[in-house]
Amino acid sequence: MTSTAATTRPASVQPASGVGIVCITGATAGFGAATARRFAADGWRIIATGRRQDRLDALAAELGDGNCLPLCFDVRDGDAVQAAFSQSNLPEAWRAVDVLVNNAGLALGLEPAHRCSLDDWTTMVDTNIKGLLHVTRALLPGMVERGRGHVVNLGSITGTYAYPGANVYGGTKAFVMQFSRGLRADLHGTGVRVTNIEPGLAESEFSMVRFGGDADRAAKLYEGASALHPQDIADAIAWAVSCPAHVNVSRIEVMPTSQSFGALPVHRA
Ligand code: NDP
Ligand code: 8X3
Repeated sequence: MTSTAATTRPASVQPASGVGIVCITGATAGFGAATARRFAADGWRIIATGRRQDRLDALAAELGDGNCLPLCFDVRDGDAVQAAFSQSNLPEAWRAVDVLVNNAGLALGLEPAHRCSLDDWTTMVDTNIKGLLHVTRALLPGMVERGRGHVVNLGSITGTYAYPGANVYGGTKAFVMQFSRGLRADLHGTGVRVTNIEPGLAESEFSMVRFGGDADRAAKLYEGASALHPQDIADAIAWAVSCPAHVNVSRIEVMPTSQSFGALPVHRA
């Protein structure tokens, strides 16, 4: 006789928070825009952020009045982030953010470390690390106060695996992975969940940005690669958030089937 007791959830299991308010940084393109659309389709209300006001306005118009609050700021500017999320700036109906998707980020260049631009390195650190910290620090206290919430960080496979030219970009994503673990430790017992999403090659504006607007070079990278689509990442985020409240998905590493690990090269004299 087969027992179902061990394979079914007890009736006391709490569902995830259900639909509520999700704040997505970098919602003007790629993963962020796809995540905004996915969550909106699931009934969530969206706080969409980014630097391009025209794209935020277009997204808000698409998602419908009352479903999307566009906030235009640069995550690198700590004061702007604080101001955007201050109680006096946020309309009352938008103050209790349930889920933060820390997605805004970028890679710049693929040069080896001894030839890289120091300015590019600084921009990546300021955006991927400090920007993520600014937004997290602004929204986390409210989640802890309410005894529920979810921080979803966009890491990368480059936080785990090194490849030539990923130097500082990979370093920032390693920070994001370890910071996600640290958050989990600090938030012990608060009911606030933390997930680090670690995608591999995905087709978005990412490579256009990385290659300084060189569309041909960006297109070549994706040619024949069957790379991930932003929708794939949006679906992974939506799944992690929709798990019952007692389930914390700590990390999701997702690569296109076409991508795998490289050899560890040995240079011979
Ligand atoms: P896109 O370039 O398509 O989108 C990046 C988003 O980040 C844009 O909405 C952009 O908005 C926003 N952004 C960048 N800098 C800032 C800033 N200083 N202030 C506010 N917003 C900013 O890239 P993806 O969607 O592909 O990438 C999203 C995240 O996923 C990044 O953190 C990236 O590192 C990570 N990732 C991407 C992978 C890929 O292969 N595509 C793989 C693994 C991780 P705006 O320009 O309007 O400010
Ligand atoms: C970017 C992932 O594989 O393009 O975070 O370097 S990859």
